[in-house]
Amino acid sequence: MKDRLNIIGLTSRRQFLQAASLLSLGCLAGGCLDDPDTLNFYNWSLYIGPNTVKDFEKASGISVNYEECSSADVMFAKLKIGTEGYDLIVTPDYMLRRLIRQKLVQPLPRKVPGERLYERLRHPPWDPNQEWSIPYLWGTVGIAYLKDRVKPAPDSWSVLFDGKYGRSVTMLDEKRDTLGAALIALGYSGNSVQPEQLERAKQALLRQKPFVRRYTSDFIDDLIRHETTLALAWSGDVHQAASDPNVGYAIPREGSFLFVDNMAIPASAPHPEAAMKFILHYMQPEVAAGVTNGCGYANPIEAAEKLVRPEILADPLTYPSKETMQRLVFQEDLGAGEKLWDAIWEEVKR
Ligand code: N2P
Repeated sequence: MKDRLNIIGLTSRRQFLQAASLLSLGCLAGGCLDDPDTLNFYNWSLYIGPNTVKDFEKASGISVNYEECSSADVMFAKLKIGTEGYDLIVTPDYMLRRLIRQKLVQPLPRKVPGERLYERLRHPPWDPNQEWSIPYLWGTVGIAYLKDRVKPAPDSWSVLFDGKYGRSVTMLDEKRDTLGAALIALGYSGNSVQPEQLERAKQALLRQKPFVRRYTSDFIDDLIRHETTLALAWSGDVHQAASDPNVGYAIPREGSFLFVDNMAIPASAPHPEAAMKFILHYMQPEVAAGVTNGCGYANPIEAAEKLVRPEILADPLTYPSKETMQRLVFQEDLGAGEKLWDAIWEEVKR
């Protein structure tokens, strides 16, 4: 069992059960495989505009089954164990490479108007010619904090590890971000696959455990309720919590991650044409801007910029400064190193 879990990138029996139960709850059970006017869309939570799905349904006549996910490993596992039914997924940059390699996604059925993307997103290393995907949204990993308690404002990852605020820290339930942040805090690359560096990062996370309330990717409710003082966080989610003026966000001086999540069509998609229609629909500036205005993550469509609300455009949470951008790196495909990351993550979470 253990080996099988490792092969599919699941780090624990718990995650496997989670994926398996989601499988039975998914579209298979809903009987939505046959209708050609259906789109089964599997997206991250808090990652869409309030009207995006409704407007697409109205414009296309396609009805959308929308399912949310908050873990890249669970998303990967569901495709790997053969969950059929998803037409469109939103996948992290580093994971797209693995999905392509393992033939779990299919090439886009038609060419996309790539010239609508910002120049710097037109030829990303994970899919240089938009053959498999188009970027959906991008954001950063940083520290969310309660301004009235955390003083001075954090500027180093060490604040998550030093225990100064007691057991009131949440860490993302995502190994790439949490183990990655621990590596960067120690002065290593956040993509390291060197066993001795990973061992030190593991020890740091184990030492941190008494201060961790929970590992969760749904951290904003805890912040708004002030149950969490400090959270390893994703920028746009924090934007959604920032209606509370006491919630702040910082990108530590040691550097952090920039992520680009991408729309792609699973190899087993029953309705690739409907997925393609959604992709083309999304690439219209007003649609992409509506998503950014709704969720606080930046979109890849250049002409959407003038339709993004000015306060979001000016907010470094969504659009970091040039200076901050220089401290950010992409998460890379770990290749054979993934196994060690999985083993360490399992040990940390145990
Ligand atoms: C939004 C999730 C951000 C995705 N809730 C991180 N890749």
